[in-house]
Amino acid sequence: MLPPSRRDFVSLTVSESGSYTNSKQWRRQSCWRKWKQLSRLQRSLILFTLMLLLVGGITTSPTLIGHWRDGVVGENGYDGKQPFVVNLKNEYRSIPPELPSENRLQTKTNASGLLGVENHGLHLKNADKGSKGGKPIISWRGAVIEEEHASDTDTKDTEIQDDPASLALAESRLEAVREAFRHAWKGYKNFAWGHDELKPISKSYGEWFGLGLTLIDALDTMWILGLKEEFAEARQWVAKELSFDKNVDVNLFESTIRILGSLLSTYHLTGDSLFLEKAKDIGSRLMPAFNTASKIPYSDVNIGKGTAHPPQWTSDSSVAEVTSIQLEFRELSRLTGDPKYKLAVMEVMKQVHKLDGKQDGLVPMFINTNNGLFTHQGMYTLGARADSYYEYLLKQWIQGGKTEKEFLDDYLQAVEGVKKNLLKKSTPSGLAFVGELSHGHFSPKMDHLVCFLPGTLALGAHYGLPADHMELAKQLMETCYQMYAQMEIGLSPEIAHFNMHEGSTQDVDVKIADRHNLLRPETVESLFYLYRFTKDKKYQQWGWEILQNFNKYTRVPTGGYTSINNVRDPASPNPRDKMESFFLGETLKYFYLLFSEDPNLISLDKYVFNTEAHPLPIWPQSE
Ligand code: DMJ
Repeated sequence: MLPPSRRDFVSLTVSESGSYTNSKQWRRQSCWRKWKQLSRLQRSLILFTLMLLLVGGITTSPTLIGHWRDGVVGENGYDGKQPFVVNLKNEYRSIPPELPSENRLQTKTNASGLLGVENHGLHLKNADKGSKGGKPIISWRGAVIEEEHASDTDTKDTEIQDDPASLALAESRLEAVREAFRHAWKGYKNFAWGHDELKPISKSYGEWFGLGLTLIDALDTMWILGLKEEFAEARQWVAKELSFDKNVDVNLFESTIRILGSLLSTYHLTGDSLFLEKAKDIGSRLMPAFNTASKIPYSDVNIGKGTAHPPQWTSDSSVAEVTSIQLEFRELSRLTGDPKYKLAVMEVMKQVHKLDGKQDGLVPMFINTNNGLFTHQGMYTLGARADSYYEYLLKQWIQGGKTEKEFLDDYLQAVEGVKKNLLKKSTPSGLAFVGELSHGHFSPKMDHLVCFLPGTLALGAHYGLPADHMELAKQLMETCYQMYAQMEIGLSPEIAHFNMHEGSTQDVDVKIADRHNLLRPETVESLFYLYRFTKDKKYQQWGWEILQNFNKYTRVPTGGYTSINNVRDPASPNPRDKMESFFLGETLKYFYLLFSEDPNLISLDKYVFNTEAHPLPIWPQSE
């Protein structure tokens, strides 16, 4: 403390630069004197401590570490930026991948080798909104996102709802989804552990491929929901028990979207190489499917023997199946640096792109593996056997950084084809729906599967496609919701028929054979996209009603959820005794994302979901 007279002097002269400089010089000289008075040992100790602090600061700085790592990789001839890419002309360069990191959790390996999960929970603060005011953007797992990499569109178009009431409501709904998952997992764990599907009523299991399908399909859902214990036990099963060296026939499409897709996604979210190794293993075992005369793959592969074949009754494959494996195999090539996966699936797309037999961009449902031509021509649907062809046109364009124009052209043409040929309105309410065309005859039949379309249209609009795609998305979203709301138990049938004749009193009819509900995800999936892009709370509310109805009519008290036979009879929905793997892989994941207020929880500017809800990274623009 200075004496009063000195204090007065300083306060009078501090604004004058000369005095300020003098005072700085004075402090420097005084420090230097003190330094000289120290013993040699004291000086060495201080210097050593300063060095320690400096080194510690450098090694904990993510930016500096990033530069350092890039530098080291660069010495080996790889700049760490450019992933492997094959363009449509099949030119390729082999460059190792760059992984997005902001959706990874903080992980650590514990003594048993299991991956621990830290830092769970929603991190929503005012600071989350952006760093314009000097505050960092904090991701859902607490990671700081640099401003230039933050999702501009998401935060612009979709404000984070951070008022206390919204957050409390969101948290209670998110917890309801986690609770539903735990309940489903309890049944799977107790009665079907390591098997493909839970049969919750008979407390047993069903096998399809014999590969633990539900467990694998659910891996990234557990990660996203923050279910540490469940994820750790599942990872242990993958590490210790999962083997693809089995004499089994698997369906190429189903095992690609559910197994390969989930392993790739879980690898990206966790950074755990176990999942990449498993992805490579199953990916290479699926490749014999492409050994056909036409290069259009067979539907079935024996992953142990390395042989492939079509179904017994036909040499056709379904169009959706051969054109909805591309996101996964393209990503596998990027990660491995081996072009063979991408080349195989791109060959299919090239052929389908050029084929005759389309109507205004709409494709028939079957393609022959011998001659590579469409079969059963003249039938067009956005439902089973064609649905995800349209979804993957848009999503491949997005995955590849919007450079592959053929995909965009085909997608835009197909949307016009839907509007021209398949889009109609019901009576009495005027619901827009997408029917089917059979040799020029229109049928007002719409599979629940078609309810992926509002979400896909909205995603395209988010990426700059015409605004009327978003308008159509909203109309079809309303229709898909009504397919639930107009049923007696508030859950959609597998197939709806829409009334178009004057005087009808209800929009939706359901045939007896179509009254089942398989716990499918498509409507919840689209609600997620629509909410993410519009922030209209009604979409969350609709999803909440649907979740409650799943709980009311499909939840089995001893664990698990079951598909049901009759959505029109609340007294007797009649369980089918099967929990499909996509209930955990997709439906519950999309519920969770729908109720989350955090646009960075799997940002749609960084990830593209495969058709089984497994997020894969969007490739950097430079590819
Ligand atoms: C899932 O396996 C995928 O979403 C696929 O694209 C369609 N069928 C089921 C879900 O309904």
